[in-house]
Formats: sequence, structure tokens, C-alpha cells
Amino acid sequence: MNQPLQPSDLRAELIRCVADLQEEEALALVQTRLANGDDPLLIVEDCQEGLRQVGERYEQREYYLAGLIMAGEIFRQVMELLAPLIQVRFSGHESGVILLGTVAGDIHDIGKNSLSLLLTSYGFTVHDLGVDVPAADFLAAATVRRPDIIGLAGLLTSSYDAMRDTIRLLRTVGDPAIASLPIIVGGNQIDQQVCDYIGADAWVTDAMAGVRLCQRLTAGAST
Ligand code: B12
Repeated sequence: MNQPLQPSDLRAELIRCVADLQEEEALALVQTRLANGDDPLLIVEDCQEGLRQVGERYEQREYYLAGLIMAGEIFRQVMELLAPLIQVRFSGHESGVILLGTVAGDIHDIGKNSLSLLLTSYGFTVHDLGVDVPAADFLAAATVRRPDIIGLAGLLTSSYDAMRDTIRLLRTVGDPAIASLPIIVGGNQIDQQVCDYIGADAWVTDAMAGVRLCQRLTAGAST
């Protein structure tokens, strides 16, 4: 007789299904884990690891662009299942205003959207400018929206220059209130060296860490 899968097996199995682009199996496993009372954030984390492996297999030319598209679609559907649970779990109070967008030349938005969902769940107001956002649009939106924090997303190596240009523009503009806003960056290729290069205040590669960072940055303002 088959033994039921243990929680750690289910985690490994979900990562494998996402990495192997097995859409139906991945979604069924998410449903099983939710039925078992598994933490939605842990499920997001496992899918992210699966996507990371898809990226590696793309680099090794085992997958092509269609594989990346498929992986993105699987993650989108998983988030559709998880979003209501995440929102119910963490209904928060007003914490601050975040201006968010993926920088010019980059259309990756899955991670940015996950962050936006979590921030909203924790009571932040998020103004999401979308993808491929020119530096001037960040500046225009910051002038109108008066955010507490600006968050730039980007996954391509070429996005680092776009982030750098955006930060330079925001910092050199005449308005000191905008020039002094904390600017944070995210995307799973980013590290301290990249953060230093682009001149951001802080970086994260995980949406929950992003929420905690925003909570720390707005702690003084929201109380
Ligand atoms: C899915 C995917 C796509 C999808 C994107 C769909 C979508 N709507 O986003 C599509 C098919 C469109 C795509 C296109 C391309 N892609 Co692509 N893609 C990926 C893949 C497999 C997964 C990305 C992802 O969604 N990860 C899951 C999310 C949840 O993780 P995340 O983005 O890191 O986000 C988390 C944190 O970083 C954080 N976070 C995210 N944003 C922010 C922002 C802030 C402010 C903060 C605080 C936190 C934060 O929170 C998130 C949740 O925890 C990656 C592989 C990888 N290793 O990342 C390649 C990858 C990013 N793509 C790559 C490439 C090369 C491309 C293309 C150039 C391919 C091509 N030949 O056309 C194009 C570029 C198009 C463009 N101009 O942008 C490369 C980039 C290499 C490089 N160093 O530049 C990668 C790394 C694959 C690889 N290993 O080669 N891609």
C-alpha cells in the first residue's frame, strides 16, 4: 500500500513539479497542502524555488522562452489560489504608502505582484506603476502620490542600470522630500554589490523580508 506523503515530501514534490513545468500536478499539490493547513507563504517560497530552477534550466538551454512563460503562468495560478488566504490571514491597519514598479526595459512582474499583495495585506497602500516604467514616471508618480518608500523591481542584469538611472533622477530632483525618500530594490539576482552599484538604500530577495523592511522604514512615521 502507498504511504501518504509527508509534509517535507510534499514540499520537495511541489518544487519538482514547478521546475518540471507540470502545471496540473503543481496546482493539485497546492490544493492538497492548503487542505493540510500548510502555510501559504511556505507554498509561495517553494514555488519561487521551482521558478529559480526553471531559470537555471533555461540558462543550460534545457528550456526555451516557452518554458519561462509556462513557469510564470503556473506561478500566477498558484498566487490566484493563495491570494484570498493571504489577505484573510493578515488584514492589517494603515501602515504607509509604497510606490512600486518594475524598471524600464524589464517586464518581470510576478515577484513585484507578490510583494504588492503582501504589502496590501499588511495594511500598506501600494501604488503599482506596472512594468517597464521609465525613470521619469517614477518621479512624476512620487510627486503626486507622496509615498513613504519607493520600491524598484527588476530581474535582468540590464535592469541595474535602469535602477541606477531611476535612483539618480529621484535623488537629484529639486524636491528634497522626494530626494530623501528611502528607495528599496528587489529581484532574486540582487545582492549587496548590486545594491551599492545602483545606490539603493536596501535590497531584499524575498517578499516577506520586503514587508518587514517596509515596516521598519515606516515605523517612525506610522505611530
Ligand atoms: C518567469 C520568468 C519570465 C517570464 C516573466 C513573466 C512575468 N509576468 O513576470 C517571461 C517569460 C516574460 C520572461 C521573459 C524574459 N526573461 Co525571464 N525569467 C523568469 C523566471 C523563470 C522566474 C522569475 C520569477 O517570477 N520568479 C519568482 C518571483 C516570485 O521571484 P522574484 O522575482 O525574485 O521576486 C521575489 C523577491 O525578489 C521579492 N521582490 C521582487 N520584486 C521586488 C521589488 C521590491 C521593491 C522588493 C522590496 C522585493 C521584491 O519578492 C518576490 C517574492 O518573494 C526567471 C528565473 C529566476 N531565477 O528568477 C527568469 C529570468 C529572470 N529571465 C531571464 C531572461 C534572460 C529573460 C528574457 C530576456 C528571455 C528572452 N530571451 O526574451 C525575457 C526578458 C523580457 C523583459 N524585457 O523583461 C533571466 C535573466 C538573466 C539576467 N541575468 O539578466 C532569468 C534569470 C532566467 C535565467 N536564469 O537565465 N521571464
